[in-house]
Amino acid sequence: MKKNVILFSQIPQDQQARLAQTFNLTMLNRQSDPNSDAFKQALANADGIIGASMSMRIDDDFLAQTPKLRAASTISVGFDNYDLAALKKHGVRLMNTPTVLTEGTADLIFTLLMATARRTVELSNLIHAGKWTKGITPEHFGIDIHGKTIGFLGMGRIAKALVKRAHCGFDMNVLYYNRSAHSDVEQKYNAKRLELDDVLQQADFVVVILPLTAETTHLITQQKLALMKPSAILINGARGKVIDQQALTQALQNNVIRAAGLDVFEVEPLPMDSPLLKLDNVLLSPHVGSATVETRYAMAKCAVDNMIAALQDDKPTENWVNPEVG
Ligand code: 8YV
Repeated sequence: MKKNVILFSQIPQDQQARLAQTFNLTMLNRQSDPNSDAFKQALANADGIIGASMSMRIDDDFLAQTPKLRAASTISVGFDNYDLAALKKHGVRLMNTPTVLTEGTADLIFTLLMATARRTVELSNLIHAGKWTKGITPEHFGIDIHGKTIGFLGMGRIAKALVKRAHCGFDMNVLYYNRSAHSDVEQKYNAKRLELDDVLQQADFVVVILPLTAETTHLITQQKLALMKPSAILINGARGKVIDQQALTQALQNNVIRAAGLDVFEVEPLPMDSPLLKLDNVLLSPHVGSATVETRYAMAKCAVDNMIAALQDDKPTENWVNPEVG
């Protein structure tokens, strides 16, 4: 008997076809009315859900509507919108798509760092505005990247891919703050593990690249920002809520730090009344860390593999976030 699966994101046709061949597939998306009988019926009959929506909370309230649910496959590495305790209580397996997005996301985060340091977008906008009328003067100068000190908050797969780019490509001195030590990056790239405050005080570039958890929510506060060098640049490629965004906005307004490059925000999409939109010393990016044709295809394929393995073959892949569920 085919199992019932809900797909709540757009994925490449051939991957959707794989799901439709294996399961009774229902498509639900932002336009679907959550109060409609069809929506409620689909949830009530669902054995599996697959998709990527950071705004959808998969918690006790959601799982109360899905009594048959056994597997959730998120098309993302992050799963902060899933309540792991509730998944355990309801016996739902969760799979994610880590490895396939590592290099693509590292490319975007390093792009954000370089474009913020060299003010690439700002200067391109200056030309578009017809303001390139003479040689660029010091008020539009950027700062060097090569040979500087870069500090990572987090040392997971994406951070390690960034360490390689920074050390091998830009002769940067690497520092990191992480719960556990990583001898591989220390030996291979001479990375030094320090306390959070020491990384913030010594780094010219601080890169936030750790998961959002109860411990890391607002890890970066006004006090932490005040520890950074006035010449320093802050990059966030993880989750908006790791940084107190209001404190960051004030730090940028008051030049406590030089600039920031942000791919993630406390509320996404960024509301149009956000004071960040009025600042020149912040580069804004619409959560596109993994948004390349190749990477998003690989993420969708990985998520479909995960769902078939967990729900059809009853043999979850290595991307099983909560094996304690059994
Ligand atoms: C996702 C991401 O595309 O994987 C993650 O954790 O943040 C991105 O790669 C995004 O979560 C989809 O909404």
